[in-house]
Amino acid sequence: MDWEVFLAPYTQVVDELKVKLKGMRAQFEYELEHSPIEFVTGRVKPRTSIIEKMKRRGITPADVEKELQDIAGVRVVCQFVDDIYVIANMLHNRHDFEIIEEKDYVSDKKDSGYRSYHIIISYPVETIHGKKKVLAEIQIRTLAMNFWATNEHSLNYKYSGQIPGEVKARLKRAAEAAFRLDEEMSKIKNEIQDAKKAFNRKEQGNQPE
Ligand code: 0O2
Ligand code: 0O2
Repeated sequence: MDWEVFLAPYTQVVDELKVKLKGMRAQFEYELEHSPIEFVTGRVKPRTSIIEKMKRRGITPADVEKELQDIAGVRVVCQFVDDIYVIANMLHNRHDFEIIEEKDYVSDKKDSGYRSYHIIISYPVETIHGKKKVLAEIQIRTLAMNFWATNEHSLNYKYSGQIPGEVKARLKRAAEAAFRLDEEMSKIKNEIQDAKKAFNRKEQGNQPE
């Protein structure tokens, strides 16, 4: 397998998606609206991780393109839980790719405590050999969910996927704390929005007829 040739379209997809999602954020900023996007990152899965996942799942090179859905991955991180669904909705209304699958680990967390909204898309990318449809995974999560997932990912790496029970229990408690943090922040968000609405009503009331 020539990995550089195989991965080239995936690199193209990650780069294009990052430009598009960062563009959405910029547009919100120009229009002085709260941006549901805090920041965007992306990566092509390293070949060692692809090979390891293929072995673990018994995936052959012939099937890797359709079986491994996260070779191209972009991550959208937002401030509030509500923003996740705003972004998901916006992605539904786009015409430049097709949504293949959605996994709502926000309302239905994984056993580990992991929370995120995953959207698998089929993205048409232009290559020197013509159009090619490539699968990509868009992960949407809050800053708190991202903080938790980043730390859990590091521990998984440290313990080669075999995190000791006591550490796992701590991680679950940390996930609950992150969930509560998101809930508290959402309440503050509502308060800010209510205050804004009240202010706007007052302003309108003061307008000359
Ligand atoms: P700005 O103006 O800082 O918002 P790149 O190709 O460099 O644009 P890449 O390779 O994905 O993007 O880089 P990386 O390091 O993954 O980060 C992408 C963007 O996310 C960068 O912003 C980082 O500043 C931002 N970022 C990463 N981690 C965090 C974080 O924990 N908190 C916040 N607030 N931002 C983070 P840009 O693209 O430089 O734009
Ligand atoms: P990376 O590049 O290290 O992030 P599987 O990977 O078999 O568990 P599946 O069916 O491929 O799962 O898809 P799923 O469960 O939607 O998860 C895919 C990606 O979501 C993972 O990619 C992680 O990025 C993230 N993820 C899922 N569960 C967890 C979790 O418990 N903790 C953390 N930190 N991240 C999670 P990879 O393959 O791990 O790759």
